[in-house]
Amino acid sequence: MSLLRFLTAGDSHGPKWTAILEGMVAGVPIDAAAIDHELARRQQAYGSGGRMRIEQDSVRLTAGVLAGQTTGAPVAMEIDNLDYRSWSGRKIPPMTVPRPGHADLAGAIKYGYRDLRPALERASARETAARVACGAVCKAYLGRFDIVVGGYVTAIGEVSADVAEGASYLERAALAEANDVRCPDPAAAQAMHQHIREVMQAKDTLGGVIEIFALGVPPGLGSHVHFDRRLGGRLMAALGSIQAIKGVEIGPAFANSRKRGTQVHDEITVDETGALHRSTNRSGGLEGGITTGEPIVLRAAMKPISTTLNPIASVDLASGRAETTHYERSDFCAVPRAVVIGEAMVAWVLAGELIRKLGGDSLAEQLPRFDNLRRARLEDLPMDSVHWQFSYEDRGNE
Ligand code: EPS
Repeated sequence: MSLLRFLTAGDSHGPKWTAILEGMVAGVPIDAAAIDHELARRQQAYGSGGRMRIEQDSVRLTAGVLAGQTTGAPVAMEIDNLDYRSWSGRKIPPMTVPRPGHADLAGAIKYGYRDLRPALERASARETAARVACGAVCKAYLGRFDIVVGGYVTAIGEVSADVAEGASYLERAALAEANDVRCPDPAAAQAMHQHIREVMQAKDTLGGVIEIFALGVPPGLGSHVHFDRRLGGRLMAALGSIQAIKGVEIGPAFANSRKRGTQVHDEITVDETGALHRSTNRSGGLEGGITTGEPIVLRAAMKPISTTLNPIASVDLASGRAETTHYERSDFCAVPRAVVIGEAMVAWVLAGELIRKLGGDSLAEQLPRFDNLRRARLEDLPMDSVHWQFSYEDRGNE
C-alpha cells in the first residue's frame, strides 16, 4: 500500500540483519551516526537480559546513499549480530517445548518446523533493530519538514505515569530519555524501575503502555475515501505489527468511549487571521482517517514477554507429554525499548504518506510543495454557499 516499503531479513542469532527501504526520494541527507543513535536508544533501558551487553548495534549503509544523501535507489543497511560468534558452528540442542505466548507453537504449526528454533529465530524482537534503522532514515526525511516523532512510557505493569498535562510532548520525551525506563514522570520512573526489579527477582516478566507522538504533521495525510488509506488504521497496524504489542489506541480512544460526544469532540474556533484552531486534541490528530494538523498521538499496549524464568505449563511435542517451559535467555521488560520501535514504525507510515502527498522524486521538488499545502485556515477553504443536488440520474442533453 505504501509507496515507501521496507523489508527486513535476519535471524536472532544469525550473522546479521539486512534492511532495505525502497521508495525514499533523492536528496535526503543521511548520517550513519544518527541511525546509530536510534539503534543505541533501542538497546538502552532497564529490564533487558544479558544479550544487550553483547550487542553494540551499528549500521552499515551499503546502497542507496551516496555522498551522504539518498539517491532515490533502495537504501540497504546491515547490522551485525555480535552474538553470532558464540552460535556459529555450535551444536544447538533440540527445542521441542513451545513457550505459551511466543511464536514457537503457532510458527511450527504454520510452517511445519521439526524443531521450534526457526520460529524463535525469526519471531525474535531482535528484528526490530532493522526496523529502527529504516525508521531512522524516515525520521531524517521527516525532519527536513520539521516533523518530529517521539515517545515515552506511560505504564509498566501496575505502575502508571502521571504525565503532566502542562508539559509539551518534546519536554515529556526529554524527561523520559533522562531515566532508564523512558518515562516522563520521574517519580513513576523510580517506581517502574523498582517494579521491574521485583518482577525480575520473582523470575517473571512485565508489559506496559507506550505513547508515540508526531508533531508538525500537516493536515491532509491519509484519506477518508479509501478504507485502506485511512491513516488511523495504517498507524495502528504499524504499531500492532511490533512483537508483543497487543493493543493500540488513537488518542484517549478507550477513555473517549466512556464519555458523551460533547465531552469528546475537539471544538473548532477561528481567530482574527482566519486560522482554525482546536483547544483539545482528543481525536489524537486524526479525523476521518486524515491528519488534522494537531499532534498525532497513539498508545500501544505490550504484553509481558513470553520467555519467563519461572516455567509455564506446556507440552513436549517430541514426547507428547506435559512439560514446563525451559528458560531461554531473554529480556524481563522491553516496554522502554518498544518506544523507539514504535517511533520508527510511525515515522515510516508518515514518511510514506508524505511522499504520496507531495509526489516527485527528490526532496528539492517536495520542499516547495510542502509549503503550499492546504492548511486549516479560511483562505484555503473557499465555500460556494449554493444549493446543490445529486445528479447521478441527470444524463445531460440526451
Ligand atoms: C528475544 C530474546 C532475547 C532478546 C532479544 C529478543 O535474545 P537472546 O535470546 O539472544 O537473549 O535479547 O532481543 C534482542 C536481542 C534485541 O536486540 O532486542 C526474543 O526471543 O524475542
